[in-house]
Amino acid sequence: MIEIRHNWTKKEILEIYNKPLMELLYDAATVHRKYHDPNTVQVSTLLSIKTGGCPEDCGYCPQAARYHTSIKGNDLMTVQQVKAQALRAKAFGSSRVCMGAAWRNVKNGQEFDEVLEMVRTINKLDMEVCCTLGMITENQAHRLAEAGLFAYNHNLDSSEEYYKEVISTRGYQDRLDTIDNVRKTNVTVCSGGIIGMGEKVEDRAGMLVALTTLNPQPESVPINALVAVEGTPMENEKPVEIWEMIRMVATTRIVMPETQVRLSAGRTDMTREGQAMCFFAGANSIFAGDKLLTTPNPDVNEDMEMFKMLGLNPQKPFIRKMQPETVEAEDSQYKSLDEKPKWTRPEHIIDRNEEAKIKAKKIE
Ligand code: SAM
Ligand code: DTB
Ligand code: SF4
Repeated sequence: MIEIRHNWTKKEILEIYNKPLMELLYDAATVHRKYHDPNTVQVSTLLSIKTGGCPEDCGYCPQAARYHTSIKGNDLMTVQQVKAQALRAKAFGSSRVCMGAAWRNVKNGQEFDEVLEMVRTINKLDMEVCCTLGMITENQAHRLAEAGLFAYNHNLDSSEEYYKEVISTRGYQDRLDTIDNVRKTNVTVCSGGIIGMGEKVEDRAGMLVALTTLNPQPESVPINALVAVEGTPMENEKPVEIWEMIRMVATTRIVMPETQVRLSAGRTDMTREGQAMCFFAGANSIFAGDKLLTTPNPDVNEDMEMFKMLGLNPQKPFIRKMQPETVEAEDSQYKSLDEKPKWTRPEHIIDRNEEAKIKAKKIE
């Protein structure tokens, strides 16, 4: 087995990323086979349990209230609606449900209590449960863990330097602190980022340095290609080339051998051949279902056809880690605290975010 390193330098990572493609693919596939079954791909289903109206200014996100996009916002889904969607996902071979909320951070109260009930309900269906709810405190992480949460998704999105060009309503350290809070529990960490936001290759390497430094490294790393949504500050970014996605996946695989690398947003623009190369390069997880959170994703039947053609099998749940136990609300050891978390608001000016906000005001 290859040693898991937490001291990769940006220079070393860039050298890997820029290798001749055939060598990069061979190296990545070699690492992949040592740690994973190359014919198994984990399938997750996304559920946007609370859509739109988010107070943050993330330059890529169609759910930020300040931009004018065509997405339809929704209040929090009910536990019954979530259960029905989870059962549908289970029927087509999905082993994980990832519930996303357009929140800056979790606030204690009735809505969070409902989310905890959703976690309990899905864990009882013997599916892995993931949540992505924004920033969370240590106490909130413990409450999610007790409910039976398997994974928490919180992306670093880019390098620390480029993050300042993307978001002004929170800082990189806030993201790292949330990941730290998740690590104080048994919940696994899912953290990755987006390519194609106008960042340099150095920023992609910088993000990988930050992820590899985490000890333990995240159990799951989503690599998203930007979905450039009209009305967002990034609406005019040019699409990511498949070669960039393949290089990013392969490099991630080499520097994080044990991690599940998720080929995330952007698959609707990829051919099957392109996706097959990503799987060869070490991607072993996807989001399935005809919608990501608000944007389209390939049709499930098409994905299952692709799996058949490539001889890939969906991974069963709880293969890499045991199923957590669910503690019922009345037996909980963690009280809902009256907390005042110190999440930051740097509020520096990001020109394209400001322009998109002004444009949105003119339209509305
Ligand atoms: N509000 C929470 C947060 O920001 O952590 C959770 C939901 S947020 C939509 C989850 C992740 O989706 C973001 O961190 C980002 O990496 C990804 N994402 C959002 N919009 C995207 C887009 N247009 N293209 C690609 N990835 C996107
Ligand atoms: C992640 O890294 N990608 C997913 C999931 N984690 C939450 C979200 C992708 C969202 C793409 C844009 C949208 O559909 O709104
Ligand atoms: Fe809100 Fe998350 Fe979108 Fe940022 S990425 S605007 S925090 S939903």
